[in-house]
Amino acid sequence: MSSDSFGRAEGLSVPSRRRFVQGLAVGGAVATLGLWPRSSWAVKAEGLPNVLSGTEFDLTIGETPMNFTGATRPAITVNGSIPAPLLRWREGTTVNLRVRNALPPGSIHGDQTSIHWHGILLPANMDGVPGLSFNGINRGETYHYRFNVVQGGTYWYHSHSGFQEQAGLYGPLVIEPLEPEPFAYDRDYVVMLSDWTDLDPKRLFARLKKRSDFDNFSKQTVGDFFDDVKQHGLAATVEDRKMWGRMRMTPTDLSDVNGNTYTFLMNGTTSLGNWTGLFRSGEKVRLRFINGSAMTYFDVRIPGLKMTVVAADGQYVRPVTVDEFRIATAETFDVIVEPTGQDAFTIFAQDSGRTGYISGTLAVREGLRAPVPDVDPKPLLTMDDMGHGGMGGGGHDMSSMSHGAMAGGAMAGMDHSGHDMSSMAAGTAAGGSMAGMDHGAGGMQEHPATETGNPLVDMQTMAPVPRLDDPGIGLRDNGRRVLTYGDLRSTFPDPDGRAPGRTVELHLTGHMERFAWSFDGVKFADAEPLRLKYGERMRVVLVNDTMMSHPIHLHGMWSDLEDESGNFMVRKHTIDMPPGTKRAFRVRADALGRWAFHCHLLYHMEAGMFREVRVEE
Ligand SMILES: [Cu+2]
Repeated sequence: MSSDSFGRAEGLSVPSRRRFVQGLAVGGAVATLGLWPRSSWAVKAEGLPNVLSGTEFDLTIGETPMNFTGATRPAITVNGSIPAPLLRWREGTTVNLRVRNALPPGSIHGDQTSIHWHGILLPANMDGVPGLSFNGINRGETYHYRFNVVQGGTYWYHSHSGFQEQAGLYGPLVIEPLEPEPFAYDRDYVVMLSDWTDLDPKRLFARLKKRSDFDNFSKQTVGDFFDDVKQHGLAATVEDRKMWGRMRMTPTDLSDVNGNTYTFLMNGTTSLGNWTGLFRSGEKVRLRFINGSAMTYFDVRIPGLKMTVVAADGQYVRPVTVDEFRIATAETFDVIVEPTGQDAFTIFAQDSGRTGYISGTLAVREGLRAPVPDVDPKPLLTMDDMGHGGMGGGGHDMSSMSHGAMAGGAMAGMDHSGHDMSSMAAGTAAGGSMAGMDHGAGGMQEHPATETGNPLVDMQTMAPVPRLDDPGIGLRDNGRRVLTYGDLRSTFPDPDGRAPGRTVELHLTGHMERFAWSFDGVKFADAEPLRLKYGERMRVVLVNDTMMSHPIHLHGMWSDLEDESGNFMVRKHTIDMPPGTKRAFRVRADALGRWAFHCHLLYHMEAGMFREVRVEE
């Protein structure tokens, strides 16, 4: 990040780059399909070309030329397609999945591969994480996955090797439950969202390491500066700009990689390709949304239709009807819609940074389209978004960030280069927020000692809160009813029932400029495993000390999210952690072995926001 957040006239090349990445091609395999085994039993139309069902599966991982942007690039595929085939399993069966590595010698995607079954309960050696579950699948080898299917719902699967997930190795997974579902529908479609880049993902990662703000060129301009001066005065504006500079960010940084690099896909096609799900007026249509992207949060809506959310991360929730929802990377939401009165509706998914979108259509016949909305205005991050607001007995709302006082106060806790508390308190700027903390209610968030003076940690949150009822940055007060985590309630009580026997707190940490990401300031390579006792019920508290959102995923066991008072709320496999939040979930350590626990943003995981969880007798 630049230490100077204004006066930079970047972005002159944006329009051409933008057009390029939004997708010039419909997308899909350049080579022919059709060599692969198809479904063994009849299924309803899912709107995907490759559907495999039953208990026996042969999956071949290879390289396939793909064209989404006008350029042909070597993607990594399963049975020749992106996404990988939709797998349909049945709860109560045993599945056999023979996964063969047919990557050509010299592939840019490496020599080894793997498949991880995301959100699926299974033995540790079937989980597909090289180095923890098994040794990976080498070129020419086949790994036989075999396990009992003990759950139903919407999930997905993806590679856990290097950057293969970014390059195309992800696919939807639908498990028919044993018990009848608590809702009815006439049609059933998977809507898998993802992000594609023509870049070799290894090079994209190298670019992030070298210049983490590459995709964030919409920095505030000199013009914005003078507007701010007019509105807030010179001193306040300069202070505000200095503050952002010291945090090595600009108020518009919401994602590390975005639509300036990515072409977004729906079921493996670009907006030009217009993935279409057919309906007849009055029918109930189930849409299984899966965020299979590497780095993208999507905000999803279908203008003209209400969506009733009936499942989250594969597990039933009490139905809640909304206009829009944010889906973090790796999450799934099942919704039911009842299209009527129009021949076509647009399924619209814009990225949370407002740099692009992917759209598809629900229509009464192929070839129809409805209007596609504009991408919403780019939201600005505020101090409040980072858990620095609301401390001094209120009054530190969004607007307060434009004032020098708040800016100075909040900075103290973040900057390790000499702006410590004492120097802060001396300044007139200290104002409300410091006073509120020192003498105030509840005290300040404590931080692990490993964060102190750590060059991998560039900030800490001072007053994090669960924020379960917050729709999220860019979705507040937009005139639409937006789903929040607070809306999600499992249809069942806490399946374990025991109070947690102990609590482990972990902080999500990072350094923006270095593109360093970790837990508690310790990268995976240097970290000890987190040890759980077999059978115990424990609580994990997460504190986000960064200015990015992180979708945190524990393998092999459920993450049972708690509400503000510590009550069981909803069962998930991926817990979204917006900036400045502190959220808690319960884990039942009922799966022996070594499991991955990590941020599901691919490049954050690779940079070190990853821990081994070891469940031992
Ligand atoms: Cu992350």
